[in-house]
Parts: sequence; C-alpha cells; structure tokens
Amino acid sequence: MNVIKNLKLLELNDLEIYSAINGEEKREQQGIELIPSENYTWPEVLIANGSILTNKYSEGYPGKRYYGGQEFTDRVESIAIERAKKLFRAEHANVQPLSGSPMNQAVYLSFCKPGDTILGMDLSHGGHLTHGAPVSHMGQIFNFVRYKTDPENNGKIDFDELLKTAKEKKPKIILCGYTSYPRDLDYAAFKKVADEVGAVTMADMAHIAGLIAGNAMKNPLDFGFDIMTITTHKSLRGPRAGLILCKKKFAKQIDKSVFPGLQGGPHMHTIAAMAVALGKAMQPEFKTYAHQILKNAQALAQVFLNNNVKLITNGTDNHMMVIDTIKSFNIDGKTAEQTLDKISVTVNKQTIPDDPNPPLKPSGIRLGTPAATTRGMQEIEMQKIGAWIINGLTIYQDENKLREIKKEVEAMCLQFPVPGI
Ligand code: DSN
Repeated sequence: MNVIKNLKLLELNDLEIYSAINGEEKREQQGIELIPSENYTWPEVLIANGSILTNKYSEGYPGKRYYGGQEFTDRVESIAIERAKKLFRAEHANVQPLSGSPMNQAVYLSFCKPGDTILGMDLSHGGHLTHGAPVSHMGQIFNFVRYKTDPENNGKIDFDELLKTAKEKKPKIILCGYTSYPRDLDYAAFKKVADEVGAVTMADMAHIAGLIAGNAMKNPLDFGFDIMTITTHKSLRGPRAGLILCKKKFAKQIDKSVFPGLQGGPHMHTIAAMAVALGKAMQPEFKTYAHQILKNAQALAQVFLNNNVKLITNGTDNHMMVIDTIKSFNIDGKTAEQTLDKISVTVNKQTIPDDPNPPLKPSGIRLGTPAATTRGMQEIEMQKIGAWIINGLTIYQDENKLREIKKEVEAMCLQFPVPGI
C-alpha cells in the first residue's frame, strides 16, 4: 500500500503546512491532553484515513450507488456497518455521517418537521450545542425544550419533573446524552417517560462510545432505545466521524435522511478508518483500556475532592469532571485554561450549570482521562497530574513556578509516547 506515512514529501513540497503539523506533533507529545473529547488514534487508523480512498465518490449505500467503480468501497462500508452493529449490539448502523453535528441533525430531520418539539438536556447542565442551543440552526428550526440536572443532588435528573414536561410539551424525541455531565444516565427511566408520551428515544453517546464498546458503561440500546448516535474520535479512539445506530424499523428513514437528505458523497477514507477502529475496539485489550479510563477518572477526581476542589456533581461516574474554578481557586475558567496551557496541561474552559458568567469566560474547566490513558498513564500518574493542576491554579500568577511545573510535566510525558508519532 503506497501510503506516505513519513512526512518527508510534504516537508519538501509544502514547508508551511509541514511545520504546522510537526509543531502539533511536538505539542501532543510534550503535554498532557485532558480535554475529555480528545484522544490519540491508532497508527493503523491514521494510515486508512490517509489512504487513496479519499479519491472516490460513493453516493448511495453498498450495492446501491450512483457512480461506478465501487467494488472496494462497498466492501469497506459493509465491513464498517457489520462491525458497528456487532460492537454496539445494534440492529442497523449508518456509518456515513461526516461528524457529530450532521449525525444528530440527520436524526432530528428524520423524525421531526420544523417547529416540532425535542426534549434535551440544558447546555449549561451538560447538553451539547447540537441539542438545540439557540445559536445552532437546529435550535432555530425545532422547538427544543430543556431539562436540567440538580447540582445539589450530585447532578441527578428529576424524572417526575421530566414526565410532567413531556406530557405538557409532547416531544417527538426524548434525547439524552451529554458533553459535560460527569454522571451516568438512567436509560430505563428515560425510556419509561418516552413510552408514556409516545416519543422516540435518542441517546447521544458521543463522549462515552469507547466506554460502552469496552463494556465499562451501560449501552442505551440494551434498554430498548430507538436511536444511539456516537462520534468515533473521542473515547472510541477512531477517526473524526459520526455513526448512527438504530432499530431496524427506522433503518430506511435514517439512511434517507443522511443521504440524500443531508449529505452528498461519504468520506470513504474515514469510513475505512472507522472500520479499523471498530475492529480494534472489539479486541479484549480495549475492554481493559475502557475500564482503566474510569479508574483514572476516579483517581483524578479523588485528588481534587481530597483537596477541597469543587467538582460539579461532586464526583464522576464516567471519564470526565468539571471543576468550578471560581469556587475552588477564585479564577474564571478562561484564566484557568490559559494557566494550565503554561504548564503543558490542556483542558477546556467550561460553563457550569446556570453559569452566571459568559461561555468565553465561564466559571469552570472540564477535563477527562481517555487520551492520557491511551498513553498508558495510570492512577499514579493521575495523582501527579492532579497535584500539578491544583498547584498551578493556586500560584497562577507566579510565572517562575509555572515554568518549573511545566518542566516536570514534560519530563513525565516523554516516558509515555503518543501512538502514531
Ligand atoms: N466539541 C465536543 C466536546 O468537546 O465535547 C463535542 O462535540
């Protein structure tokens, strides 16, 4: 296979882009990646993603394409579909969504007309931008009604309240899933509410796809959910793409909604890379990896709790945590993110439930353990990382001390190579 794996040719022909990629490689190797939605993919995924499959147009589905020359693309897509169904115990899989936003849009557009109601988690309580944030097109096309979590009660969802809202608003879809919610969800309770009001159940499991694949967290499909959406580049360690899993009875309408409803030609190189990642996630060592992500999250959360750092929901059931930096360190999330950048620890600023501060200068930061776990870091490293974060945010104005911490962080990172670099 003539895949140009080393970057020599690029270096010779496009120095500007080459040096930016090279810089990113160094950044990824030298620092600790704690953004919970990021990860390091497998070298084999990088190879498939960089393959000549990028040359091909394949509108349609295996066996039913609009252009010729599909012998190998059909094979690639069929393998990806079969692996996805097997791994997630799904009746049907559509592997064509280009990423998370079109994936969720395809589901909404498949079940709802403009103005229809969808019940989803409030953005500041952990829901995602594509779950109807007013700034998103979906938020303008559909009537998103939001439910909240109870920060006083470890982030629990009040299902009596949810049922009351569902009866009143009559949603077409009841959506659960999150982007910054550190607890597990009660899928049976969501299903019960949806059944009472005749709504479709949809779980956006983008963040925890790898944890579900590795049997470290529950699978909503096992609770009778109609639809599950995932992105494959987060805890699943695959390429940057979306995947829709659903019951057979919705297969046709979901496929039609993705293509030709929303998208044109699928990215066959990415679908090949997804198939490779799904194959990797079926191996027994992936289960060990998924469970280690959770152990690392517990270890990191414990360092914070032991040092009176305020965690939203007071702990975590999954791979992530949200720190209230104002309560814990008297600094906003933007300053905290920038401070941690200075010690080569990458996190993202994050709104907290009903945040009084704006999204670009919110009250917290969000962090998670999938990427660090991929490099082989374990509980002992989590203790060091937790201490560096607390130390850095406490002395955030002392540039000399921050430089000293950065050296310690980078020395540790050198012992844990990034796959593919
Ligand atoms: N932007 C992703 C995240 O960080 O959670 C979700 O799309």
